[in-house]
Amino acid sequence: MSYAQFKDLVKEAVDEFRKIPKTATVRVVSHLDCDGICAVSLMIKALMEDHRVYALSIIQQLNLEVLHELAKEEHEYVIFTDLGSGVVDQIARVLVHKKVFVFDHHELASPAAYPNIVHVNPHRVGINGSKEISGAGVTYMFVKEYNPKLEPLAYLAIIGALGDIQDSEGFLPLNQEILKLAEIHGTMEVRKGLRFFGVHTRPIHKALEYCNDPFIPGVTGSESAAIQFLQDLNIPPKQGKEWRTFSDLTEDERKRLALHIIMRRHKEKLPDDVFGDIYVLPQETTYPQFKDAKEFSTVLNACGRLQKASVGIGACLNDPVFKKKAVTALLQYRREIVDALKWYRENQNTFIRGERYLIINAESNVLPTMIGTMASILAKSGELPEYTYILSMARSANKSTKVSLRIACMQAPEHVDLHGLIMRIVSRVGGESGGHANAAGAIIPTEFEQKFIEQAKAVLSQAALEEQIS
Ligand SMILES: [Mn+2]
Repeated sequence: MSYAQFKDLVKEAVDEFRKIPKTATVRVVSHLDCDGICAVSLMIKALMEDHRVYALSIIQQLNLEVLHELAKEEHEYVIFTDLGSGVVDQIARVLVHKKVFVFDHHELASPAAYPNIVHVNPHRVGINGSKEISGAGVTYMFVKEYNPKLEPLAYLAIIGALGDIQDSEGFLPLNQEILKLAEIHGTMEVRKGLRFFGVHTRPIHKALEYCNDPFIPGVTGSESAAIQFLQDLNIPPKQGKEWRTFSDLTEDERKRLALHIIMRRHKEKLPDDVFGDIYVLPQETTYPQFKDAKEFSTVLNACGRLQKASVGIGACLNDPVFKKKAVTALLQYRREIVDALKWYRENQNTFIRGERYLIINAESNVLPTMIGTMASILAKSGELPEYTYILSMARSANKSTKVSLRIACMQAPEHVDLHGLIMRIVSRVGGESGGHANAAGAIIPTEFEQKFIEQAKAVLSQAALEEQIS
């Protein structure tokens, strides 16, 4: 692998980009998740600085249908951020008459170079982009080379990386390099702290209840146990009528809490693995949700899942009105989760249950963008037998059905490959699949739902059987 080669790719893209006439309308397409929103915000910033005109779409999946739509448009220049590499061969063919830029970190459909595509992706030079750098990071490397004034925006690339969970074993060199730049410009600070989610925003007992990494034995997964735990430590969960967050605690209370979390974890491999790097935006003064980079990434994911990507982009561009809307979106997203779980509890009799699988077809009762979140929460809830496959489905507007596959467990075992399984099912029915070993999904034509369910039963029960034997 070669970092120098990666930078050459970036430089080449800058040279090509400068050839775009400033009067041309640039077509921009990005991915509908936190990383995609951060990536496109960086690109928009660069275009705005240039006073260029652009047309924007945020999509869940780039496929032939979208490419054919783009082919029909008059725009001569197309930019893809956080997507494109997986279909680069199709882009070359369908958008053959356009000049295309791809800034991505997903795996390549093909290593080939195409004359109409400027393709910046670390995989092209042997760097594992899926782990090393986000789509926002790749876009950032380009943007800062193109316009050095934008170098301080490094923090957006880190929020994108956090959204894609690239920090789980610490950042790798390219993300580290970007983080360093954010620190130099004072747009991000790394602090050591209790690694749990919702430090500024979640009631402390809720943060403890949902804390599964680090896992707190006897507390994680139970609201009443979390409240009891706090009361035993003499930490009042409420101040007057308001629930307290971790950031409301006194220094003394924080220390006590940390100590007792470690004590609870005395049987775990690394009991004190509760401290870690916290990424803070020191200049942020608007809403607490944007102060912590991880929470910022959750806000952006919420905007994406509620089809309000533009609100997320506005928040990334630091627009106070959009920031307020983004916080509202987060609250709405939490309500959607509650609704989805409520639907799940009330419709148990409609589910298909097998030896070690559960198939939930929500049809139009749950938003297609929420079905994966619902399955993830069930997977971590502890209420299903360990290693049960959870396949959830919900319909989109365009006669397609979104499918998510998860496995019930606190820590997924090594041999599980959910992406492989869903690919097997999809290959028998038709549709598109994506994802990785611990979380995978697919989009299938709604008319194939029944066929898909039949094949899923066969594949999942076989997988369960194979695991028993091995
Ligand atoms: Mn990404």
